Amino acid sequence: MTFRWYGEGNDTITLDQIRQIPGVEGIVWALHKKMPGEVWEVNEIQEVADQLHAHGFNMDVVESVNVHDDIKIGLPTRDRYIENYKQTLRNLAKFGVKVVCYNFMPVFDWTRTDLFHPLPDGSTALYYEKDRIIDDPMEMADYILKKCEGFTMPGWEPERMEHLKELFEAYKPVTKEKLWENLKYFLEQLMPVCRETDIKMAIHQDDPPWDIFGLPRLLVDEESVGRFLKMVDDPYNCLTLCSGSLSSNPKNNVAAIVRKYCDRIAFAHVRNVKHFPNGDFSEASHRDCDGDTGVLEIMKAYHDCGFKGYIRPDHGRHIWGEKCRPGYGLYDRALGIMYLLGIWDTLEKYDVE
Ligand code: DNO
Repeated sequence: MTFRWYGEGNDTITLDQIRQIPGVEGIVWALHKKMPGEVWEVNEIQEVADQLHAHGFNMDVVESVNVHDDIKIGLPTRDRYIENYKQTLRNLAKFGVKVVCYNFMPVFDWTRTDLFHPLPDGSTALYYEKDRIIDDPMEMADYILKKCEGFTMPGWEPERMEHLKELFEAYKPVTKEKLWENLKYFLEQLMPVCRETDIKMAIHQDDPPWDIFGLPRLLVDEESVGRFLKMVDDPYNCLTLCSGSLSSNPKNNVAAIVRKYCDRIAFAHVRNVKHFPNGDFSEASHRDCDGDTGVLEIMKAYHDCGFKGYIRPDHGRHIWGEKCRPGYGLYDRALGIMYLLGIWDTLEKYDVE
């Protein structure tokens, strides 16, 4: 069990607090000040390693080493950034890192229209209103950046968002097929270094799992995940299986996807999503019946498959008046952990058909 933490001075939560959540062995971390494409230097990694180790946590999972846009677009400059990525992997390996979570979404990382949407119980949660993601990506970026003033938001770096128009221009020739090719090129370059360093590259699915603002998105369902794994058929080419991202599309059966590809899942994100008939969705507590993701079925699938990888609760609601990063508060994620471990411990102890 792991917990995502954004680093000293960049998170409202402390390592001392995380240590008191039962069962957490590792911190999912990153150097959040780094721009995509930069090498993560050994001394910078060392600083985080010292903090984590002083609290008894492992640092096996990094989320994320972000991929430079030139690699996704397929520009000639990509090779330089791929070389930097390889160097980062080599530096991470010195600290025993085992899994790198990353995504290959053009321009934006996860996208929501409301970061603090009121729920009937008085808490707030991330929310996606389909009709608001139609024309103006600038409006969306402005909104997200305003809400997140004072701390870094991976995938929403203000330095990149300032050049949003140029970025959209640069992605114009990148069709979905071209994006697949660029992803393949990137991974084929990295696989030998992954073997050498024993680090698994674990791609995160696109969130939400459909094209937005005319930008193609690749990892959206069972079929595309299968295509991805076959395209670079290597045990180091793996998945961060994100239940919430996939289940934002009600057609996806996440538990079935877990069963199908379990041997290639290095890292599991478990989150619950509630759908509305018009295509909007809201994030919910991890409890199975509070959403439509099928958390019980998913945990059963991992258990049946003998899953040995890393897992973390994903976004939580903002409860008990907590002021925190959107989706990444302490309290609801801690509740999520207790729920997930409760399911797991029960499955371990009793034969559940
Ligand atoms: C959302 C996260 C994603 C994820 C990246 C991985 O909260 O799960 O932002 O970290 O897509 O690169």
